[in-house]
Amino acid sequence: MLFTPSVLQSLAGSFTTVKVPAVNAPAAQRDPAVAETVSRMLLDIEKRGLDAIGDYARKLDHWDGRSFELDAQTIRTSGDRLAPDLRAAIDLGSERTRAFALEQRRRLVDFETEPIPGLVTGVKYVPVTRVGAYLPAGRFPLTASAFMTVGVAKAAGVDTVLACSPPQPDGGANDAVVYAAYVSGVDRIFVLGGVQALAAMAFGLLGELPVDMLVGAGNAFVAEAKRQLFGAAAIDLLAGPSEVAVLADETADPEIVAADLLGQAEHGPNSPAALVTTSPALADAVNEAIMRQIAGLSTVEILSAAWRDFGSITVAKDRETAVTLMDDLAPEHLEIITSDDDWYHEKLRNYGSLFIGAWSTVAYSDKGMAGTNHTLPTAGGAKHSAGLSAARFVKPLTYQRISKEATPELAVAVQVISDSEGMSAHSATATMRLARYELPEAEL
Ligand code: HSO
Ligand code: ZN
Repeated sequence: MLFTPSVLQSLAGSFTTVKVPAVNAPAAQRDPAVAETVSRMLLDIEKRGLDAIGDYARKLDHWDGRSFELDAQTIRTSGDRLAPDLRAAIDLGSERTRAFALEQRRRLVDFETEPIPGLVTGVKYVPVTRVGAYLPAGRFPLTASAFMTVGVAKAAGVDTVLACSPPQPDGGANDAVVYAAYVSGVDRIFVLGGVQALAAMAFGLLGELPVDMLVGAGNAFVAEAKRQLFGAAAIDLLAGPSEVAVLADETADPEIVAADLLGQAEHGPNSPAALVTTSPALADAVNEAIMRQIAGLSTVEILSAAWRDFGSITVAKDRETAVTLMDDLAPEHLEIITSDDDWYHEKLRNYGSLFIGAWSTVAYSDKGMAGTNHTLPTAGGAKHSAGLSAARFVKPLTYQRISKEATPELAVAVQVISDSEGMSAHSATATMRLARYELPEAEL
């Protein structure tokens, strides 16, 4: 999350920076060395198939040779191996996420319109057939990711959802992740990590046809593999380090603001956290609260590095400036904690997901309890894209039903344009119909 220099220039004098990031985040997560490695792996896997998958799994994930696929019994009993309260929380999150996705799907309504008599055009929403979900289980297992990918795909009507999750030190998958995928309706789960997992799903190496869409977050290699596989399959988005921003005024509680900034900075030493405020006093208080709170958290090392290198605090002279700055950041998660949240809600236009008011914290959505999706655009992607949702798994397919009645208008105009382009075969399709216009309906 970086302000655009031209935006900063145009706002010069309207804001002051209390804390700048020590390190400049790359504008986009694109490391040529990663791209080169991934490209080599994908070519190799395309050529050598499962043999190559096995080689990479052995080398990168210490694969011990057991089947990549988790057997049905292990999947079905995964919940029994969890603490009862964890199991109940997973049930709750998966149900809430499914309910929201179903509601969204229900509102994507097929329609028909008739612009002129005899020309009927329409949209029919059709789910993609096969989806491959990557369920990360690296530094943190991100249990709720299965709700957001597998569960939402299923709610949207996807036939087959495969999931891959990297092996744990014992060679198996993370039970909480497996249970979350199970209750989300997954069809098959494979213990397979990184580039090789995405390639196996995209190239159809897991006993299923190639998937139509790859979804789910992962490290830089996973994101790069998705970028390179895009085209063969659709992708949800290219997730970079998780981000949070808070837009607060003098009414916000600095302890809450600090806690919520740290609540996402925890993802990794390169996770950006930004405060934009109209209150210089709040800026100072949050800065102080962050330093104090970091020391008491178990993830102190990640947090210190993330806040030092990617934390920022900016004081805007008025709320209009605060909105302009925030829209320029286009953060993945945005909290507004002000005396007039509705005004900000109306004005803001770039964010992955918005958390309105002091009671709305990002972690509620992260863990599936809000029901909204946590797979969201990062690195400014919110300027052009929204996060994953039921809508991304269905295609708004168009159709047209044209009758004789509409033919003269359509055919003549198509002839004129086609002839002007020199496309005589196109023109002929219209000419031929015009020539038969006088014939009885049944003759075409
Ligand atoms: N903040 C992450 C999702 C997550 N965080 C899950 C914790 N658990 C991406 O939005
Ligand atoms: Zn998070």
